[in-house]
Amino acid sequence: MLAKFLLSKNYNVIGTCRRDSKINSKNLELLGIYNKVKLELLDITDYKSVFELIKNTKPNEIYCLAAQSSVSLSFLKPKETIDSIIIGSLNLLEAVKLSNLKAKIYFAGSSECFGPSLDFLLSEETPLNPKSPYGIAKSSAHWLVKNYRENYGIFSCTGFLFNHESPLRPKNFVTQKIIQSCIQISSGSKDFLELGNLNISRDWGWAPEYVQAMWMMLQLDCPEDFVVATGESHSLKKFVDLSFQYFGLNWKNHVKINNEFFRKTEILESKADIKKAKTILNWKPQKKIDDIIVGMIENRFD
Ligand code: GDR
Repeated sequence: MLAKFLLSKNYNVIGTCRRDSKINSKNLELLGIYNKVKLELLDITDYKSVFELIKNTKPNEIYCLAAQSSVSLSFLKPKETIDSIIIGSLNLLEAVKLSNLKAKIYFAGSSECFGPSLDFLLSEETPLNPKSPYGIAKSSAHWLVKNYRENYGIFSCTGFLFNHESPLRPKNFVTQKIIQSCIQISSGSKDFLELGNLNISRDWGWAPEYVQAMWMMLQLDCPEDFVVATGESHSLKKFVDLSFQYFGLNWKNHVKINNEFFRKTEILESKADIKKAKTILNWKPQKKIDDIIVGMIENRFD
């Protein structure tokens, strides 16, 4: 989504891809931009290859999204999560520092850094309180981003993005799992969908709008961190209900609860205050939960 957005602004886009990864190029093909993005192989945890890529390509803007991105997988693979997120962002910051490049760096932070909302809204001022190896890694990397900004004057900033969905969402994330199951159930090829805790609430937004906020952050004169969300939080039960309703189905007849999908340290509620992004970036999300469900269904690639 970000590559597509940057191409629409006439950027030359260089994407990176792990040696064993097929997913990145598949998504570029689905978006019809495979031939427009120059792909380079990169192991973000290997400093030498990060430094050489930076030195050889001299980018003006760097969007650091390359890392293990599943919260649930981070409990099973904490080392891979920590390495890819913390070491990966450190390698990038060091490479920019040592190559004296005046690049602007966007770092993909997460609502997972803040932990639960409790009785307050989550904003840039909220103390970090991560509850998963993923959240811990994102929080540490954010502190590196802030430290390199303050210590070395590097333009580096964090976007604390809340859940952002699109038809490209892999099926191991709950929204795509629900949509794909609804399609299978409505066509008669499946009867049940198994989910974890339906009482959690999330702020679900539309990824194509969020990449715009990321870009806007790098157009500022001075680097600042931003919360990027819709400002509305809904229960997973509501997401399930609306998705099944789209297909004329009653979710209660098709959803089973499976303890396997519960997280031990779960964030029950995640509510954002997006005043800063609205005021400073002049960014305003348009799509809300109903539009996101329709958008994922009607724009799906199959
Ligand atoms: P999340 O997304 O962990 O919030 O991270 P995910 O869709 O995996 O989970 C959202 C919530 O749904 C609950 N849940 C289930 N989740 C999955 N995957 N499968 C299930 O069957 C299921 N049942 C209930 C989860 O417990 C959770 O509360 C996403 C990622 O994009 C991160 O990279 C990003 O940083 C955050 O959003 C903001």
